[in-house]
Amino acid sequence: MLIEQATTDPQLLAIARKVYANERITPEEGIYLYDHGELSYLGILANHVRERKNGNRTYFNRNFHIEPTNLCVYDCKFCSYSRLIKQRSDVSAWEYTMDDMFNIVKQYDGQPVTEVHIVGGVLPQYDMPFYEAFFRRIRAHRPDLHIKALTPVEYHYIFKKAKVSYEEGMQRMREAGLDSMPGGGAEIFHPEIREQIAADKCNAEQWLRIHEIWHEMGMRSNATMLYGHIENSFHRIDHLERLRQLQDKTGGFQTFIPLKFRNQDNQMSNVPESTTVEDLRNYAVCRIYLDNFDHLKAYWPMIGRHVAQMSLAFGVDDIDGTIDDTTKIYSMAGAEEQNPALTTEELVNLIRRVGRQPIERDTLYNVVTDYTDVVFEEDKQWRGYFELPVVK
Ligand code: V47
Ligand code: SF4
Repeated sequence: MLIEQATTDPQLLAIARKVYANERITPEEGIYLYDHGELSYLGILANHVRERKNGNRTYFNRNFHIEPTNLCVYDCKFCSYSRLIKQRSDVSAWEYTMDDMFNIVKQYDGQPVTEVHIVGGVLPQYDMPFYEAFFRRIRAHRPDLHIKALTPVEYHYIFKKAKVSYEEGMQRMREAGLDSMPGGGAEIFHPEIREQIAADKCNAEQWLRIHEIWHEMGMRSNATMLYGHIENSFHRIDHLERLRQLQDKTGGFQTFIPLKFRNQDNQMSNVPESTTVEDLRNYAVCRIYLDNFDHLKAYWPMIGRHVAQMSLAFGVDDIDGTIDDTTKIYSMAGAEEQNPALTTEELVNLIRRVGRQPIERDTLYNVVTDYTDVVFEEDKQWRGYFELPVVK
């Protein structure tokens, strides 16, 4: 079908022509897409961008998480995971020692994981010397394991406490073994919303500045947006625009991860969650708007594996990793996946069953294994669709 036949709205058609001509859309056009773009129309455009950038390839990795603590000096209203320090004696609170955390790393000895993702609450004892020593310990034990750790929320706090500049702090983290930064802590940048949901942690400018410094050092990071609560399309586009501008400057972001607000057991439980239709529309607009980001990730523990499959038709080309039930952030917020863990075979099958090519990547998107022509025994019944050889 010609795109001209898919809408009678001249503004949507003008945006589609730009997308097909590989031209950037404006913030006003982004807002228009959010407010007027119907799901299937957005899907056509976003899939076009996805296939232009990544073809049919769909990435995942083999990773595990370490969450040092769920106690936190901050009090983000959407957070179901953290306990304030005054709740230290709560049975659901934990504070790992460095040995506890190192033992988690050692559990993966001999296993083909490529990445450890470290993020959790902010507490005074997890300071700069603590993380420098921990990264060095991981690096010495397992030099090949990519350390993707902490966000500007933690870095802003620990650098301030250590009385070092962002520049010196990030340099020291690099020297200790940090390989990349995950995308958390971004929430919604616009102060109108940020001050209501995450007033006391680093602000938008500080978040963006720490990523900029890291990129200037030649390093890579991710970015997120926590959507589907009290923000509107203007705030979402403001968020995406700030990221697009920084990416124009540095090119250091690898992937963008929209994070759906989950409302269980937090101070915003009265705010209803977004619908699946809105989740898919959001992936699509993000894919269309962020023309200078190579990848768009659906984080399956948060969205659930079935919506993650659907998202692959709405601009997404990455579904994160095996995770091995090592994160609590989303299960505590009410996500479908209460014990998130998928084997490599399950991830491969999940991707292939919606007609995409499964590729295991490392954190920097180097191909580890291309599973395009590999069908596992348990997925034999799907052979008819893809006519692929069976691997025993
Ligand atoms: O910053 C916390 C979010 C983030 C809730 O870089 C919530 O590869 C929804 O950033 N509902 C941390 N979201 C997780 C994160 C992340 C996850 C996966 C991959 C990567 C990556 C990064 O989790 C926080 C916050 O935005 N969050 N509580 C909640 N109730
Ligand atoms: Fe702390 Fe992060 Fe939760 Fe905010 S989102 S309260 S910074 S753990």
